[in-house]
Amino acid sequence: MVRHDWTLAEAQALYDLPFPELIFRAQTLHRENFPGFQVQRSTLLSIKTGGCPENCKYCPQSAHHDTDVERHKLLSKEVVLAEAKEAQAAGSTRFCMGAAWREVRDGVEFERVLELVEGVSSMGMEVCCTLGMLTADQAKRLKAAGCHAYNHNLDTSPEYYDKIITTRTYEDRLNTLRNVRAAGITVCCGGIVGMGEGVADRLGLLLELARQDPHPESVPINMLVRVEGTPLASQDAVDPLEFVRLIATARVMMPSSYVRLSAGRKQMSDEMQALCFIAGANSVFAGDKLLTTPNPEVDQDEALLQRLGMSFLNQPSTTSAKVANG
Ligand code: SAM
Ligand code: DTB
Ligand code: SF4
Repeated sequence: MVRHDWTLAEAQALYDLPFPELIFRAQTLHRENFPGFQVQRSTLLSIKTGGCPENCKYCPQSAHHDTDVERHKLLSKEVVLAEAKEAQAAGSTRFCMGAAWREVRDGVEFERVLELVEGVSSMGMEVCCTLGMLTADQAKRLKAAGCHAYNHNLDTSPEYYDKIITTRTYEDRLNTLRNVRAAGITVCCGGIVGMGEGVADRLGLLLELARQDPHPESVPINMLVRVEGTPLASQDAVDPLEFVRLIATARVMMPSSYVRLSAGRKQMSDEMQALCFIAGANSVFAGDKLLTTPNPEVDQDEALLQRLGMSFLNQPSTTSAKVANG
């Protein structure tokens, strides 16, 4: 049963279960909702990089931090469509375009983004965008251009939010999420682990996500990529088992959402990723780059899934066919 009224005490009780029990519950719900041992993947492209006016402490693209991210203006249609074609040829069916903007502004640049969305969508790929805050009208125009999903993260609990970002509020983020939902675009919303927050903040984020009705179709759980020059560069590493517990708790609280193992995979062992898949993660970003930081190569991901007898969605591997046929 899909619920929207989880309490912190309930989430904490789940999270604190003996590890095998928590994984068992998550895996049981996972199989009911997503049979087939498959992992969905999408390719990310940063269409406008760096120089962002927001002060998100984790982000290498914020103009408030001195990082060595190479800034670039909005990419041309030719470049973006060529990247999308390459991703499609490599097996990706979903293409996500990200821009280092605080919000979308009406004008020439937004018109160009709408053209990009139309272009990629007419290639037969599912288009996802993450462009910062949106008005209701902008969300409707993105939908009309063929945008399937919009990524807009709440990042952490409402209580911890202003320790990380002060140039916008939690309510601003919720407002954009409402505009996206009202326009009929599917919601991709999650957060980051490893910014100095406590377990209650991580669970507080899950409560906020689960409170939404319907639940976000996609829930990215990022492990902080500690980038030199950002205020969070020297945070402690996340305990892998705590991370797996959070994935499992997300799976139980939002049983029919795609739980996306997002940033930080390059820093995870194969065994940690395997545990995340067992705990209910069923989606990843594919390709050797996220927006500005490295991500595992496609070949590496394919080799890992092969070893696990799993496959990418839309690309059944021989191993998983064998398993499925007994
Ligand atoms: N500017 C838009 C926005 O903030 O919504 C879109 C791009 S922004 C880079 C997308 C998401 O990437 C952020 O919400 C954050 O959750 C995640 N992110 C950014 N930097 C990260 C980092 N160093 N480690 C992990 N996740 C990160
Ligand atoms: C999300 O939650 N993670 C992706 C995607 N949404 C846009 C971005 C991760 C960015 C990690 C840091 C970087 O590469 O710049
Ligand atoms: Fe800008 Fe998005 Fe980075 Fe925040 S997370 S600084 S809004 S690009």
